[in-house]
Amino acid sequence: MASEGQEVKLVGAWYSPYVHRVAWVLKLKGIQYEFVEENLRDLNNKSSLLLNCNPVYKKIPVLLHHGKPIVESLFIIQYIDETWKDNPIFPTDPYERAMARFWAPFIDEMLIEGSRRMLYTEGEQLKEEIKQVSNALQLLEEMLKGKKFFGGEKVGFLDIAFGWITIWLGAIEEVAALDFFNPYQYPLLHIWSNKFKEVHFVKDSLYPKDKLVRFFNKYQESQLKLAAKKIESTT
Ligand SMILES: N[C@@H](CCC(=O)N[C@@H](CS)C(=O)NCC(=O)O)C(=O)O
Repeated sequence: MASEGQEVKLVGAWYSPYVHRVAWVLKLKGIQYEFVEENLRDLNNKSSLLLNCNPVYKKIPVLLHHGKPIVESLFIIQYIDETWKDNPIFPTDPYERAMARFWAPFIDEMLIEGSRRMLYTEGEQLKEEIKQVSNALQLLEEMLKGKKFFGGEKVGFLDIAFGWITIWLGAIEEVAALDFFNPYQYPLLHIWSNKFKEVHFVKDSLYPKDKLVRFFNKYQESQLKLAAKKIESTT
């Protein structure tokens, strides 16, 4: 194995799309690692490991390599790619590489964060989130024209970054009772999603959608309670 004796640990949680993208790259490169589950049920009670490793954002994932922490999933996967050179995920062309680095965080904010907010917003704000998420999906649909994967003929950085769409987005759609990711509007994205699910290092890592639906139901409940408390305290 590429990582024998390299001490790699991934601090994360099973439901986090950000954690999965790191795990996918570790698996793609054949790096052995230990998974350390962080319990985020009580956000005021995070482990000292997480607080020490990521004192700025206090979020998962964290990658520990020889005890040195690296945070933020997109930076972590770039670090892995630069450290273990087998199966590179970045395009060789510098312009393509710059574009990949540009799109990944932009789409994270519009799509992951936007769809998450759909679970607990309503009225005008919900309409705004739906618009933003639809714009992001349209952008991705355009990017896929004439391509098998975002990375071209093989899976690359952007496929890994957007890979969470495969299951997470459908689960959010179900819990939010909205229909924003249908195959008629985004045919290429659906074809890509089915292909990505079959990729060897992704296939066995995906949880049944029902499990994520149950998770998002609880998440929605907690966010709605929090919002109600905020309103109560301001009235
Ligand atoms: N931009 C970060 C986002 C990570 C993130 O939001 N992680 C969530 C779990 S999915 C978390 O740790 N939440 C804890 C909190 O919000 O305090 C990344 O790409 O790593």
